[in-house]
Amino acid sequence: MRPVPCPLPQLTFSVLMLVVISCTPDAAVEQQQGNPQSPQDNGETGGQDTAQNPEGTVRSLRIVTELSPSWVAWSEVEVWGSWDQEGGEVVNLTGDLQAWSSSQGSDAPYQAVDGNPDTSWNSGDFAPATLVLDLPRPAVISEVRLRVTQSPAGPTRHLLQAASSDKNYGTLTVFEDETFSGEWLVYRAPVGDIEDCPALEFSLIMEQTTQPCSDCFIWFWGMGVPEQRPRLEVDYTTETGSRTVQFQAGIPGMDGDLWAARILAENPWWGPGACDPTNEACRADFLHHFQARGTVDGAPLWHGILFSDLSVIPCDATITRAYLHLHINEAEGLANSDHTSVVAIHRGHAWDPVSVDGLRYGTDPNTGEALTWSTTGGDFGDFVMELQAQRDFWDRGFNKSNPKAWFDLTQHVDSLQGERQDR
Ligand SMILES: [Ca+2]
Repeated sequence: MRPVPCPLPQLTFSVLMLVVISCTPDAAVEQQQGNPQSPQDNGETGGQDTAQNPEGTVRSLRIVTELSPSWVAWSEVEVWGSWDQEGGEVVNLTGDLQAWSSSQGSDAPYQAVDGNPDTSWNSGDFAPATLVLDLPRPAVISEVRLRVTQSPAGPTRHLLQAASSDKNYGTLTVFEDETFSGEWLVYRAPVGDIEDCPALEFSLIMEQTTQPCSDCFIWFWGMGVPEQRPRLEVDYTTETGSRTVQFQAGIPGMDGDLWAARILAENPWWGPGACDPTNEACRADFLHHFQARGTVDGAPLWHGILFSDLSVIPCDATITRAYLHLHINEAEGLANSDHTSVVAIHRGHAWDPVSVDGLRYGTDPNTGEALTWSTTGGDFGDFVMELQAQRDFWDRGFNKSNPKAWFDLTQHVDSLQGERQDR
């Protein structure tokens, strides 16, 4: 298929940067040094149907993209594992990878493994396209993380495959979902009895329960700085020692995503799922806000939702600390005169950052009856904690001038882990 430029719908500058990464209209005329194709692998799609033996060693990984709404690209691929016969310590193998691809535009394959999320390999064409990652010696793979680069968001299908030096590929997993730029797709190799271990899902929903004025409300936003998005930090111990894991959406090096969104819990029920699929700026306006607001003086009713899959924490782990870091909106996240606002945080349910919207919480404006919920999301589960303007913010020195607030959720995450172990 002849490469064509991607469309550029109304986009903000930051979104435009992502488009530049994934769509390079002049790619076809760029020349790259070196052979873009592996001598052993000419980028053919397909491969063996047999799954990779998790005990086996790997010399090559292959990512075969069969479906994508834009040119195929990856901004980062991280590979974690242990070198064969070197003691079994899990290390980041990414820096030792040599990358090849079925095709390339102006952005060469090595840019998918250079540790820089701002650079990408771009195939310069639509699917199918293949990225091959060769290891210098055999390793046991424990985790592969793929950072999505595409515009627009939409349905994708990627096969993650592995082979020993015989290049006889087996498929480790298939990623098939609605995906969008900045999202991480994560494969974790099965270990021991992990299949018997349920997922550990962290999901919260927040509402404003006491609101002294229409502009008095507590809400959190990273101010457009990705590192200031909600972040959950968890310490745990197992028989082999203690470890800290962190969850934050779209940030390299994290152990998983922590998604935040605000949803308008009244007509017209806005949320990320209400956006046109090609309009990433629209979705970004809902994502990463953890915002609640009541309806005083006709103000819009917002609910904030958070979700993260914490299953990377081992089933036998004991949770020793869990801090939720939330950045107060520096313009209006807590009015200086507001010492009485209260937001209540409850358990929610897993939700999808692409499709979630407020309909989940709505009633028909004419009949008052509960609407059929249009997305998977969460209604209000058990009460978890209350955040009070005076006690939890002012008394601890957190306000718009000192916005890096954090809250202790150790008890809650410990409860989740306990329920997981009892199941
Ligand atoms: Ca890169």
